Formats: sequence, structure tokens, C-alpha cells
Amino acid sequence: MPEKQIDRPGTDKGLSRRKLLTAGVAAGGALATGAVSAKAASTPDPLITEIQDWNRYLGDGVDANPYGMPSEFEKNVVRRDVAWLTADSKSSINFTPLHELDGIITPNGLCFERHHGGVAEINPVDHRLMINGLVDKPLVFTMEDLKRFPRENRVYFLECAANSGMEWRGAQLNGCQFTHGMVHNVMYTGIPLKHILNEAGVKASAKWLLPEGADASAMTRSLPIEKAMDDCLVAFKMNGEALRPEQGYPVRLVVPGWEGNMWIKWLRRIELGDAPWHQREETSKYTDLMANGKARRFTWEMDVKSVITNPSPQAPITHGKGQTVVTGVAWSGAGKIKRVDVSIDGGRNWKTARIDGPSLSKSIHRFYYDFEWDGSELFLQSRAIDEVGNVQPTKNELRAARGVNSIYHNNGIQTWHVKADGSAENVEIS
Ligand SMILES: Nc1nc2c(c(=O)[nH]1)N[C@H]1C(S)=C(S)[C@@H](COP(=O)(O)O)O[C@H]1N2
Ligand SMILES: [Mo]
Repeated sequence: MPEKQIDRPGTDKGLSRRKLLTAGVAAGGALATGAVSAKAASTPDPLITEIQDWNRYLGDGVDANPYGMPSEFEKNVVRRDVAWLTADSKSSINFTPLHELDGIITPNGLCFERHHGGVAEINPVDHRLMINGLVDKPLVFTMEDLKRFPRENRVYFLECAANSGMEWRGAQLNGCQFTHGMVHNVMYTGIPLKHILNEAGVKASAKWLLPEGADASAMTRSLPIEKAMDDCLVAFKMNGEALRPEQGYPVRLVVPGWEGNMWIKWLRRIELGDAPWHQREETSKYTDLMANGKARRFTWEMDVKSVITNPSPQAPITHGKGQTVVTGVAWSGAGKIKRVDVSIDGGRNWKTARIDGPSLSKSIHRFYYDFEWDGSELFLQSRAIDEVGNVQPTKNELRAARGVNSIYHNNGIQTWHVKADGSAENVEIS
């Protein structure tokens, strides 16, 4: 085989990795310090003692990636679906890989998707937003028109009401991506909806809005005027760049703290009326069937919720006992998260976790629980409490109140059974 060429970026970099030597050269000073058990530097490690390819050869130039992509070593960090959830071969739901993320922001390419009629492909030049119904003057906006309104930047979680919906009757899916991955947390740039409504002039009789999507499902939900005038945004950027087609490009509605179904993507029309419309998505779907056979309706706000993302079934402990980082996410449609508790013994004892990173209203919060794992089995749980005092319930408390026929609004406490070998499984404590 030829020797490495320095002028052929990206082709055969792996070749001289075969040259790993077991040289008996003592390494210099160890860099790692502190309580974390880095290996003592007396054992020679070729990754320290030998110069590696990436240290020796010129790397790719800037022309390789006009739009940057993650490292090839991160190729498993992707949205995934659950095969049996949708009968069709073309799935309409996938899940955020929560166990691979940290901090509070969901990267755009990893935001879960939920489409009722596939992804609409819209050239922004051809997109229109109409305001009609109980307004003084019906208006039609182009994207250019919209971008002349004053805008705001806000970080909000979006959770599908059906998130964790498969877990009502018992532990089912092995991985927080699948049990809790219908949530993402994004910084939106958008126009307060009230500016647009005021431009059209809202009649005194207007009490409800009907936002409608331009996709094949023409998704519609009834939205009360108070919410529309409060914190809703008509957003065109996510995390600084244009919305992704999957997330409603060129423009979507942001309905902070409320169920994802109301965040109409590819927003094309908002009708104002004096009563709700009772659309499919608020009658047949997105209502909560109770044990007595009656259904709750218009359960808009998402409840206080949390989940431990590491360790978890897709992310076992691989480093053995000793210092261990437990981490996860918490959110509430009612505002900020005040506290997150973690239990390692299935809810008998609780310790307060450390919340780190921005604490924003109706946004995901990141928590950590750093502890010494003695190598024995764990029953890991997290319990979130929000700023208005809502406490995340156990699954049994939830079932006692709501029965097991529900699909939506399952915010019960999740348990991961971590075994001595570090692997983890979705279980319930009875
Ligand atoms: N126009 C339109 N808007 C829509 C939907 C849709 O299918 N069409 N799905 C809704 C549902 S059920 C959810 S949970 C969220 C999902 O948003 P995402 O795909 O950005 O995660 O969008 C909502 N808005
Ligand atoms: Mo949804």
C-alpha cells in the first residue's frame, strides 16, 4: 500500500492507524486531575506516545463542507421512528435523540417531526398568510411583509401532547428517545402575533382564532384570543437560521407551553371567530378519554415533566463504578422549573439535582446529579417542580386520576433500572 499522501484529504486517513505501537516509553505528565479516575500515566498509551494521522497530515479545506455537518463519528445521533407506530411504510412521527444531547437547545437537524400530511415544500416567494373573519380589514401578507414587523427572540419547548402516550398501560419502549423524544427546545425569531392581528383590527366579537396550515393536512386548531394576544409568535427562524421544511418553512405558529398540535406549521391563514370550531384535531383527536368514559377537551397547557436522559437504555454506564454524571431535562407549560429531584432507589429517597444553563419560562431546563456509583443496581427517577408549584406525579397517581384510556398528557415519573453491568431498562415501580 502506498504511503499516505498529504494532498488527498479525506480518502485514506485510516491507513496508518495500523502502526499502533506498544513502545515502553513512559508518557510525560498526565493532564487529567481531580477525583475522576483517569488512568495513571505510567502505562504507555500509543495515543499519547505516537503521533497520530490527524496530527501529522493536512486536514480538509473549507470547501469540503459549505453547510457544516456533524463528525462522521456522530452518525448514530439521528432522529428515529418506532416501526409499529405507523402502519404505513412512510412514517409520520420521529423522535429527538435526547440521550445524545446536552444543554438546553435542540439542534435543528435533530428536532422530532410530526406531520399529518407529509412535509409541504413551499417557495417563500409563493407563500401567503391571510387574516380573515371578525377583523376590520382582511389582510394577506407575503413573507417580505411579515419581516417588516418588530420581532422577538424566545426559547420555547414544543411537546407533542402524545409524547409518552405509549406508556399509559405500562413500561413499553426502551429508550428516552422513544418514551420522551416528542419534544424539542428551540430559539425562535418571530413576530408577536398580536402585532399582525392589530394590523387587521380585531373586532370586539372575536374570541377565537383558527390558524390553518398550507400542508396537505390543512391542520386547524381553535385558539383563544387571550393566548394569541399574550405570547404567541409567528416565527420564521429557528436557532438563528430559517425554519427547516420539517418544522414548517417558511413560517409557523409558536404557542408557548401549549400542546404541539396547536403550533401550526406552514401557517397560511388565521380566521377570527366568536366560538371554537370543533375541528377533528380537538374532538376525535387531542382529547383525553377518562375512566368514566367522558373526555377532557381543550387541555392545552403541557404539564410539568422531566426525564433522565443519561444513563438510560440507549445510553448505558460504560465506565464502571465511581464518579458518575446523571443528567436529564425538565420543562413545564406553566413557566420555569423551580427544582428537580433525583432518586436512585425508585422514589424512596430524593436528592435535589443541580439545574445548569439558562432557566427560561416554558423552556427545557438541564439538570445534573453527580454522584459516586457503588456499582449496585439503581432505580433512577427524576421529579420536576415548576415555579407555580406543580409537582410531576407518579404514573400510578396519574392513572388513579385519569384512567388508562388516555393517549395524551402523560407526564408521569419515568424509572430506569440500571443494572450492575451499567445497562438500563424501562421499568415501573409498583
Ligand atoms: N400544518 C401542520 N401543522 C402541524 C402539524 C401538521 O401535521 N401540519 N402537526 C402538529 C403536531 S401534532 C405537532 S406535535 C407539531 C410538531 O412540530 P415539529 O414537527 O416541528 O416537531 O406540529 C403541529 N403542527
Ligand atoms: Mo402532536
